[in-house]
Amino acid sequence: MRNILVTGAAGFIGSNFVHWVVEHEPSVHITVLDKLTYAGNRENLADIPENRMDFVHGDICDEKLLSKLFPKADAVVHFAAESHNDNSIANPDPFVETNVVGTYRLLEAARAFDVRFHHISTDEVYGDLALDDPARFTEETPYHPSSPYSSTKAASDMLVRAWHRTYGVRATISNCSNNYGPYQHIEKFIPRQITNLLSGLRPKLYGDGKNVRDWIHTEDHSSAVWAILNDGRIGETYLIGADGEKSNIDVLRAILRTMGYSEDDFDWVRDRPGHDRRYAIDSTKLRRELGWEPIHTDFDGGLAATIEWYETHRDWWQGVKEATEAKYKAQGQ
Ligand code: NAD
Ligand code: TDX
Repeated sequence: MRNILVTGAAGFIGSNFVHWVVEHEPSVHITVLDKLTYAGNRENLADIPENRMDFVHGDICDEKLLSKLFPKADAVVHFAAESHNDNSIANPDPFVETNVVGTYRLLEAARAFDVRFHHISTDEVYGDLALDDPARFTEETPYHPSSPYSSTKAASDMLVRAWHRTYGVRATISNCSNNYGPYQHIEKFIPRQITNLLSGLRPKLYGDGKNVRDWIHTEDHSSAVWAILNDGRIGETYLIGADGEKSNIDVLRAILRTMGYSEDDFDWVRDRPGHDRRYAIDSTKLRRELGWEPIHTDFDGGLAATIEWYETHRDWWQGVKEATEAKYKAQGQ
């Protein structure tokens, strides 16, 4: 695998994946295709050497552009998406367009040019689990998405499965749990709270704060995707998770402690409509078949490094802080 096309790589997880590949796979060249929506930032890739990456500013829904890029690619890794649940509740339109129609366009190009395709998805397609349920999601769990975001991701997964079975597209899917790390947009939970504290604002916790998310460092997500891209069985789905279940209130209190605040220095705000209670991933298949293991198993250490990244990269986020918070304020959050 020498030339890979990576969609959505100016965003959080895609840019971390490009950094990971550049560092670990010296013979691979990357072409990035990104629309640079509000969530995409060219700066996220500013330090990638020119000979390792080409950047194409464009839309995954643009058939003509895809027919130029696909013939040059040995494989496509598809990260591009509208990714924020709260935005999908306010306006689902771009979620249907990018997540469903965009994935359809990419699959049609993968079929036409017979290109290996890896689809990045989320554990949210499985819906949620009760707090006291010992179960975790596996590859066999039925789909049961709750939000406009997760339902469009579920729809995109179904398209990938159908294009593999019907047309023989050489596809794999991974469904990962909540990522944290550098370059995450400040609309998301962890960076929102860190940058609130750095801006003199109080953190905001939805509902009763007991909702559980299964946290994984984005670098571990990257190594898992690379393993599946190279050694995963075609037509298969792999769940990616690092046994990182934590309630939102526990994560928030860890942020407050690490940044030197009292554990009660936050505001309770309006809950998210349809808010999923708990996500939990069983990644046995990925670990057994491909020998993958996460390396970031110390959440407090990873969180401290993430806090330091936001402290030392104020220029990266300060310009969008006011508008991001104004949007939340209008929603009562
Ligand atoms: P992000 O919102 O940070 O980045 C999305 C990127 O896609 C941006 O660079 C944006 O400009 C680009 N994009 C959006 N629409 C586009 C279009 N039509 N054409 C081309 N580019 C477009 O998202 P993220 O958090 O990095 O998520 C990346 C992928 O990982 C998504 O598919 C998401 O569903 C999945 N995922 C995310 C998480 C998480 O915790 N963030 C967990 C599991 C899976
Ligand atoms: O200010 C907040 N306060 C709060 O309590 C925000 C922004 C969120 N929350 C809660 C909602 C969730 O229970 O924190 C939890 C995490 O919220 P998000 O960061 O919005 O993530 P989530 O909705 O869990 O979805 C994320 O993980 C799965 C990504 O955004 C998705 O792209 C991915 O598919």
